[in-house]
Amino acid sequence: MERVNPNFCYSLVSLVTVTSLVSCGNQQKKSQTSPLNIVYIMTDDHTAQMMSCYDSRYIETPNLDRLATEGVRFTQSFVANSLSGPSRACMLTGKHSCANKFYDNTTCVFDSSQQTFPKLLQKVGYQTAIVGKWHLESLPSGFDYWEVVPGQGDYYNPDFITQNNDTIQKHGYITNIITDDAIDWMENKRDPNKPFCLMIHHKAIHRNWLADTCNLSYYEDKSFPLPKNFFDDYDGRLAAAAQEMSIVKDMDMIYDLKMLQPDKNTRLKALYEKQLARMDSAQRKAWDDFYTPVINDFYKRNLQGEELANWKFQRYMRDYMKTVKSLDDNVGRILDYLKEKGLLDNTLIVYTSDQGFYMGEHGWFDKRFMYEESMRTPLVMRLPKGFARRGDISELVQNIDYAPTFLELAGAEIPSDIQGVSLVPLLKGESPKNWRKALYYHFYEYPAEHMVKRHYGIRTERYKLIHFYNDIDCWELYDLQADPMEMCNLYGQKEYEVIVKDLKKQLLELQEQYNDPVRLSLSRDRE
Ligand code: SGN
Ligand code: CA
Repeated sequence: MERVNPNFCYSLVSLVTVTSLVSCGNQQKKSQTSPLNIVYIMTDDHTAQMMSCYDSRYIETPNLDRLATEGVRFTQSFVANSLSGPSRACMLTGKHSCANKFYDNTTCVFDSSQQTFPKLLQKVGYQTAIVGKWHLESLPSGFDYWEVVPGQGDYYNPDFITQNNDTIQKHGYITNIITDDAIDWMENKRDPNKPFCLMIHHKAIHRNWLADTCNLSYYEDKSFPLPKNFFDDYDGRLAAAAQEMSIVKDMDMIYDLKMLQPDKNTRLKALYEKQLARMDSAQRKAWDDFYTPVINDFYKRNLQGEELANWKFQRYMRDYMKTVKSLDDNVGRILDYLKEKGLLDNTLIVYTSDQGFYMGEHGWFDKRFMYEESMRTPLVMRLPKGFARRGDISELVQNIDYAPTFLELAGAEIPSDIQGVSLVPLLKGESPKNWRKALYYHFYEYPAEHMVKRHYGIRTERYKLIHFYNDIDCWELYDLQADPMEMCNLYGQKEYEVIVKDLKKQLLELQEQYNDPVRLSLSRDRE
């Protein structure tokens, strides 16, 4: 689609302010217009089902809800490739994986010489920082300050790579530490005369969902009904049947669910013991005090079949929620800090995740698939003064849109090779007529952990068409209105032939627009 025209007046104001800032240094305080700051909070694997502003069935997230209540909630927010590293590359570059070349977590190293939005923000006088998870293999570039965890990072007493390439260990729980680091940078390390972009990228709520000891007792009295499609038989969906991310079959009793057993020796048990070994004696005591009675009770009951499946689901939900609790509390700390410092009026605060996640839907944990729960990602924003938009925004948006949004807000030019579209018109309350009508998705990490086959596809407001390829050649079509849980593959049914033909045409156009060398062939349909 065509890029929505930026509002020239607005951009000009920002640009003038930023330019005068750079050239006038301390005189900035006299300036009438404050340049906008960006605080971009991103968590890992936090799905919209587990945020009360999106879904009231499970957890209360008062601080995240505060962002949505005081700002906007995107109801149709999606990623381009539902996996950590690729998502991060998409948001940094504003381009799909085929253009930024970071396809998967296992084989790629981010080419940090390429254009990213933090680099472009620096050029217009912004100070940029990232703390927390990076997960792109090469070291961060384009940041005035960074401190990141190696790879996935650890929940307890985690290591950090510092800017002079040292590895240091910090004491405490990761979500608190990352937030401390972010506040410390805003308070003590940044140049107060420059606008800033701070990226607070949490390790939480990534597998294996280790809660902070102070939250271990939460949610123990809660239990939840299994999702309606928990015992999905994957009829008509070969790729879904081939995955290895089932709560029943693949979720590990020790590593994922913490039910330590002395006489077992597995790779995942060793991994869990390594995590426990990082704890100090007080942390370990609190951990054992909580888990020992749960473990004893579990092994005494010797649950089987559906009872065991239900037990696993309840423990998964509770561990995940306890990990979200720290996250929500720490987002509250950031909001309180910005309020206390009088920064709320000139700061855009974004909250999102690197992708969605399955909370038992289709019987799964993890992500990767183009199905709704993992293609979606939560996106709420608290807007700076002057942006009157509140409530829900229902246009189709994707994580490639963040980069152009931040650039436009900063008054920087949006380079023509950026594939995302600035969300600024939506934030200003406009409803652009030419807004995109369809999203493109492409997942590559296969063969790999969880065995989700390679696939690409198109999602419109109503339909989703997916092509699983590589060692399989299967198409799936869903009518999201009639079948929001994506249980009934309509591909191949006579009455959908016209719809499929049209979707394939649109899909090919998107592949051409984004210059994806992997293309569907329409030749058979044309015959
Ligand atoms: C780890 C996890 C996987 C997860 C990937 C990718 N296994 O490998 O379950 O899918 O990360 O997640 S674990 O045994 O190490 O916990 S991502 O969010 O970083 O892409
Ligand atoms: Ca993730």
